[in-house]
Amino acid sequence: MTKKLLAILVVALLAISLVPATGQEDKPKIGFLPGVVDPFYQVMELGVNQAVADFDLEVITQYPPSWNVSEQTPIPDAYVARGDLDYIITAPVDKDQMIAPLQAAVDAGIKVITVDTFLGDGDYIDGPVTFPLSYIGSDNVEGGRIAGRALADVLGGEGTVYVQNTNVGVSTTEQRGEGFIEAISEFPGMELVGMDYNLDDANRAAEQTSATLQRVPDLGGIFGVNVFSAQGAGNAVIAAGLGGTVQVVAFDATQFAIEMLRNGDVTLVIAQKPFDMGYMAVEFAMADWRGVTSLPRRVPTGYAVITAENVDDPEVARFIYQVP
Ligand code: T6T
Repeated sequence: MTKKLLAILVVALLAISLVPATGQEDKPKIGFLPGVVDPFYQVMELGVNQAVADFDLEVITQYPPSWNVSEQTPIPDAYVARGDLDYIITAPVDKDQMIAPLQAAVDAGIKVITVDTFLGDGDYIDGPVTFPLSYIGSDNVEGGRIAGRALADVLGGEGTVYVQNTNVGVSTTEQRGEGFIEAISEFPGMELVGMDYNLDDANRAAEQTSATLQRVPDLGGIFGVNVFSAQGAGNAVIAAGLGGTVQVVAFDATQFAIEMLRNGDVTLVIAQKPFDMGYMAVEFAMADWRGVTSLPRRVPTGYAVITAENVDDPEVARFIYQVP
């Protein structure tokens, strides 16, 4: 065989190998990077996995051991180093400090979608950070307002309230705190007596809440802004024998929060839709991969507000976080 013929043969074989076999499509590979192991992100992972199965994709999932920038940062670095990922779906644990590691992923050719939490100010069109394809998650200011109005309502517009928050710099919980303060400030008789930061630790949340119950003996209500904040606040109220006396609004519909609601220790549970966030983020990655160019840069996913009256309604109960 002449050299020329051999060269033609090699080029032809190479061309054939690049064409997908009939019925097979070149598929994106996804990295999922949640905030921490908790029932909220575990349900989100179920949504991710369902969409991945529906689209016949592959996903790599890694959780940071705790809610912490220094523990989340190495994961996008490792995702870049693998060299085989096309998209990262992530909940950045800090709106400013996670910009650089995720920008590095984008620079390496990986597209980023944020779920639950956002980067910068969350406005990916006109804000300071525009590289993520979209931000899919709750309207957290509104979530805080729902909590504030609920406590004002149950306290008849008059009383002292306290907020159990997680960390400064977390977009979601920060906004829930803001929405809460905005809502109660519409009631002249409502007074905020404090907001503590538990670093996403239920034990610390319980200790801080116990100290507040001692400091403010007539405390009317508490807003626990997420899973561990509400869990710690609820435990402290129960331990003080004040269940049903101090009103607790719990963000995130864990089994534990629902049990406290059923026992009368929690007034209201605000359920987010983490399954939807995870599922939709994979759908967005797939749509982008297939060439869709007009994906919305912000998708608010909504809430279900759960009370003792509606908790058994299947249309409401379906939003309780069910972790296998
Ligand atoms: O409330 C969720 C999530 O929305 C927030 O960003 C962090 O905390 C949770 O994961 C619940 O623990």
